[in-house]
Amino acid sequence: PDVAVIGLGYIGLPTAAIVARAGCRVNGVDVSQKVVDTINRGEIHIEEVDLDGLVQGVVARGLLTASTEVQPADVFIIAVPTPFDEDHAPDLTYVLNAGRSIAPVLKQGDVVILESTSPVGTTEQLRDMLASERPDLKFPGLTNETPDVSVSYCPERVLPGKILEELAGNDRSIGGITPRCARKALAFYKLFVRGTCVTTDSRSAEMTKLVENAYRDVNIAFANELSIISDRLGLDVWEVIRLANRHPRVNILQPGPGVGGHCIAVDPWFIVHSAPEESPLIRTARGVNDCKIHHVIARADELVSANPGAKVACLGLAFKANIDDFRESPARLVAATLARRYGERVSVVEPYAAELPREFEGTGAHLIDIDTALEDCDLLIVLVDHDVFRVVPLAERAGKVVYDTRGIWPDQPKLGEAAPHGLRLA
Ligand code: SAJ
Repeated sequence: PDVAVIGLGYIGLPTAAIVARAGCRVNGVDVSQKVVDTINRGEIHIEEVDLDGLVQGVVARGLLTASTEVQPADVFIIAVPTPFDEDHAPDLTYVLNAGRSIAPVLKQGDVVILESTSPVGTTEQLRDMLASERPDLKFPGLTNETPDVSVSYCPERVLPGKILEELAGNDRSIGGITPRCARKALAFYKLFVRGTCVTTDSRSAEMTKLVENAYRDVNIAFANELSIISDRLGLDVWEVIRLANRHPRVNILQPGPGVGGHCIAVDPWFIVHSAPEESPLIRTARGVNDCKIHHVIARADELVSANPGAKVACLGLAFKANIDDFRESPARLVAATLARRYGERVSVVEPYAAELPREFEGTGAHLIDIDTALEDCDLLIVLVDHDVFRVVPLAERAGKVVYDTRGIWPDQPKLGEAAPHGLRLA
């Protein structure tokens, strides 16, 4: 089939490229002319393992083209953002605009698939919108007649840093507005997915996606709450979790400086918004994870202010280990807050960044490498568990005060055990 992918971001572009590699002719559509031009040159505007070579190859073979206008196709995949507003209400503008852009070119037999994370009922809303734009076509679930166009919800569940591997390898939920729609979408995903594709209805598939990320958020909140309790009781949370996880039915996740990224800290709100009275646990977990950021800022602040002369290195800005994505990152918020308060005493080590983000401008803080930090800085605040930090041997950090929010250095003498060089420990 000819495929149109609407939205060429972190999900849309890798999907377009993989579908093209499977032999389909793909037209990627994006509102940004710059993004379209970049892709048509065989280049990419986002960082993802192996994506550059793949895009270059499929563009060179003429299988992937990009444009700002939707052209007729047999399968339409919508992969645009679904942000939320100040009240945590989901904003479906991009999804509905994408639907509006495909409506004029829809024809009998076409398959429409929404992949964007969406609150329950969005796929039906999209169908209603398409039906009102195209009264000449029959849409599923509105009458008993065989529809002209099928509409389904098929969420992605790929991990940044492993997108290409997981796009093909993961199992997928395929949620049709009707079973017939699901079968149509299934036939398409079979072209490039090795994992098992399980069909269901669109509302269950929408909820499934939200539930997966809420599950992770709640579990990370448990770990983060344990870390705050352990601070209060003077315990090493990492040791406690390691021991508890030896129980055959216990598997606690890792505490950190809070939850970042564009999914886990967002999607739970879609559930809370749709059933506020029934979701106290999910809402509280979000609160716990947000509070953890402020707990880390307060502890780091205490440590820095207790040591007026000490040079401070914040290790990491990314929202998680071994990626170069700094959006919605707790590490970045902690480092920027310290930079604003303590200026040039603060340095940042981020091997994945060429320069510091804009909010560091004028603070006096600068970007240094890990070797300089280990030579020059007295106080190390670990914010991201990048492998390059994890492998620093104890000998190179023995004399330092360390606040390790990720538990990467279990052999580090604990805060409070010994104060090196007369530094004061919080
Ligand atoms: N984190 C912890 N402790 C942990 C695990 C993670 O603090 O034990 C933090 C990370 O440091 C990061 C945040 O949580 O700040 C999120 O990282 P992540 O690796 O859990 O997830 P994402 O946001 O990269 O991707 C998630 C994935 N969802 C699940 O694992 C259920 C991915 O499969 C989804 O496709 C993606 O969200 C998405 O797009 O929805």
